[in-house]
Amino acid sequence: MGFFNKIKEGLSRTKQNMTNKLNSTIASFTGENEEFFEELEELLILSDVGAQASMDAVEELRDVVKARGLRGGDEVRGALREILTGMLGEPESLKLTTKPSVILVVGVNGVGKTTTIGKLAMALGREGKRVLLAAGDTFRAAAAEQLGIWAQRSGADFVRHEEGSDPAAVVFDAISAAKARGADVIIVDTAGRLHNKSNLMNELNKISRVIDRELPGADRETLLVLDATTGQNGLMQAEEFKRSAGLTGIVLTKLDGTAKGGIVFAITTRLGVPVKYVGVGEQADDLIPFDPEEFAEALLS
Ligand SMILES: Nc1nc2c(ncn2[C@@H]2O[C@H](COP(=O)(O)OP(=O)(O)OP(=O)(O)O)[C@@H](O)[C@H]2O)c(=O)[nH]1
Ligand SMILES: [Mg+2]
Repeated sequence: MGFFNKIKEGLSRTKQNMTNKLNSTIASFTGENEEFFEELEELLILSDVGAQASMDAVEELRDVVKARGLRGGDEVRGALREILTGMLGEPESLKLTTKPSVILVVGVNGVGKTTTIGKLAMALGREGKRVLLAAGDTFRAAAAEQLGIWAQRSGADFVRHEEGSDPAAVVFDAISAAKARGADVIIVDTAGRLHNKSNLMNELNKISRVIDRELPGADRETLLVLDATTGQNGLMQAEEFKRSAGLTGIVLTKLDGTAKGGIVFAITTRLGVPVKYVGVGEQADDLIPFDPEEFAEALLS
């Protein structure tokens, strides 16, 4: 199933809440009219697009409607789709050219880090890459077991230590193992919750320093996993992780369970970090490379 259908299916709830209202508003367009634009802006804000991004989008739409003399709902829908696509930028894939390269997966607890890693391992494995999973979440009981199951399913190598041990040491061993076995990609799981937040950020920094030291020049993706159902909360988490861990991309999970697909726009415009994947379910193939154009189209069709 292509991105478009998968997203449409996954976003069916979002669609009902966001697109149905949006589309009926858009369909009601009969010519320039301030009430129409205000209602549209409100709907975008309610969909978590974010106040600034919604204002900007509607302002641009106003100009386009005027300049091109757009009349019916279909014309306006097309114009809005172009504007929303433009806000999301170009699709960006993972850069994993060195052998090995590293994907460090971060995010608060329960957002879907371990599941996303499992899905990524399956996808990379299908591309013929040799993957090694590193159980850097040593804090939560059963975290390593959960990752181990994904390693088995995907045929990935797996490195873990005892519960409570130092995650940076796990990563050190994972890198040695990856070099010895000729792995292409190391994916590092991390804890979502520690005793406090600064512990978490310190731990991520320590892991990061080990990677810098042991794999200088290696391609590294630092992916923040965000739960789309948390809406604007996710944005605050993202700002924090961006500051302390540096991010190369976002994976937005649980889009299948939210009415708030608009958060994609808030993340991209406010953070300037590209959404690289979206999660639309719990199964192995429910992770989809993010395509801005098709996403905007799925929302407004
Ligand atoms: N519906 C849906 N559920 C998801 C998705 N991604 C993950 N989940 C579910 O979310 C729950 C938490 O996922 P985990 O992968 O364990 O999350 P985590 O971030 O590793 O959590 P911690 O290890 O506790 O920090 C699980 O029940 C997953 O099946 C998604 O895209 N859609
Ligand atoms: Mg986990």
